[in-house]
Amino acid sequence: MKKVEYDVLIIGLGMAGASLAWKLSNTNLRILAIDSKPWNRFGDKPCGDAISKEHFDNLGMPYPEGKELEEKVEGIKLYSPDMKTVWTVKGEGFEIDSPTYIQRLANEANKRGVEILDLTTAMKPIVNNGKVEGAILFNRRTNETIEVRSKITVDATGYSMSFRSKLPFEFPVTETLDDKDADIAYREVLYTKDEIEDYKYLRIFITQKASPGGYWWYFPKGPNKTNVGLGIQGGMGYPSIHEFYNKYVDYYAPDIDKNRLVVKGGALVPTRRPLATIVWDGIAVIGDSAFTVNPVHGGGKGSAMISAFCVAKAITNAFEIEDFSAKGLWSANECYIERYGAKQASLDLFRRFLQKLSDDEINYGMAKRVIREEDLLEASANGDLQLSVAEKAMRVIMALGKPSLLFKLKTVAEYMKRVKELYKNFPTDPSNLIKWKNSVDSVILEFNQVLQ
Ligand code: FDA
Ligand code: PGT
Repeated sequence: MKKVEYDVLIIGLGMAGASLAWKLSNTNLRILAIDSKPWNRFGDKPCGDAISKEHFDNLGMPYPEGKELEEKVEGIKLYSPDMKTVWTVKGEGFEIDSPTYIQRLANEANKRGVEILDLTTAMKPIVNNGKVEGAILFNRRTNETIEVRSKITVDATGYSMSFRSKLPFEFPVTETLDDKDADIAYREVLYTKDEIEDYKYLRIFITQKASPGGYWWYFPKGPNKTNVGLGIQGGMGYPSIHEFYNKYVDYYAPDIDKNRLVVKGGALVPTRRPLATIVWDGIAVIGDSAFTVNPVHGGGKGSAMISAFCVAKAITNAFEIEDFSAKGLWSANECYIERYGAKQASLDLFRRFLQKLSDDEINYGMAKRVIREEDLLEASANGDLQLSVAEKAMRVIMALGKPSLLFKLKTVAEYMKRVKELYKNFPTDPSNLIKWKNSVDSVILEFNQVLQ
């Protein structure tokens, strides 16, 4: 068997792995990055392709340009189930061509010295004395099995979690995904028959009837092309996603030309708080595999980049102090929690509440502004659900028709605050992780019971 040694092995070149390779390519570390797909299909996975511009600014990532940028987004329109209320949330973003953008990151990293193998799969981890020490790979291009020894191995394998799931269960990074903590999502990209009205705005349609526990979206990729799809909650015994798609596509996307289909496909979207720890001895986990997706809107590309940013910094530091253990990499957790993880945890609770609402309640809540655009935006930006005293009193009067909804919302806001507090007290040392994780899990459990 061929044997090689690297400082860092990155498994998976989706948005998470490619961003990490790109970030680390300006260090002098010896890096190998691999993906099971051929080069020209890196980044080719079912996605709505929408990302907020802020992520690129905050993380120093290059803006998509040329073919990579399909449309500049100016905001999102959020439709109530009965379509009577439309909230417009302004904010700059991009509709990207994911494969082209991700391949550009991989190419630039490669030019700066990161070695890349395509058609290469990590078959199993190498574990020694409780530490990850690399992986056994199989390269389909050369039909070779390769033993890679690496100081740090990064799982960026997406929702398949195909590397970390093969580690011994004593590794905290083996945490599994409950079916109900994921949405099954499907999308098609098609040309439209006519020019799309307001094509710089993404459309999100909230409807428990046509997408239980998720939503329908219509994301224009320019004046004549759109990405249309839906998510439904997993583990609920609902009919298949295709049944929902076929039944409602004409309603939510009446202008598509079904004869001009560009691409179609579905995948799983984790909708929960991140892994309790994204690092352990010799290993880091980023992107979907680390559950870094936003639980309420299902967007995971920006937060995959955040996790890559945090892990890149932690890896650089680990090589400076020559400590590749959980302790040496721990700053990755602190960085990720501060930038996105704590917000995700509180939105995990908000998501559980939203998924239990009926269409009637959502219609009512949006029309009467039990929650307002500002509240939703604030919740989405920081994970805080603010209900100020005077407004609360007013809304009690307004909500007399359905006081239970307002009462529930107050309880939800309290629990969201509680879980955020817990994340502020994330342990400074790996030895206290399990105790902390148990306290988070028990808040979630208690909240589930309150919601019943
Ligand atoms: P990703 O899955 O992209 O990459 C993992 C890579 O690892 C793959 O290339 C795979 O081949 C490789 N791999 C896996 N196992 C391997 C192994 N053992 N060896 C070698 N390679 C291996 N997000 C968003 O921000 N905006 C949006 O509009 C949407 N819309 C959307 C719609 C739909 C239908 C879905 C299903 C999802 C979204 N998302 C989204 C979520 C978003 O697509 C997702 O969060 C990111 O693409 C995740 O990127 P990763 O790099 O983590 O995984
Ligand atoms: C309710 C459960 C939902 C589960 C979701 C699963 C669906 C899977 C489908 C996957 C499609 C992915 C679509 C991705 C859209 C990306 C949207 C986006 O970019 O959002 C921006 C940016 O957010 P960010 O967190 O990435 O970045 C923050 C910041 O810029 C970085 O510093 C923000 O836009 C929004 O927040 C809009 C909010 C969308 C909310 C969606 C639905 C919620 C339903 C609300 C109902 C309210 C009714 C209440 C009544 C009481």
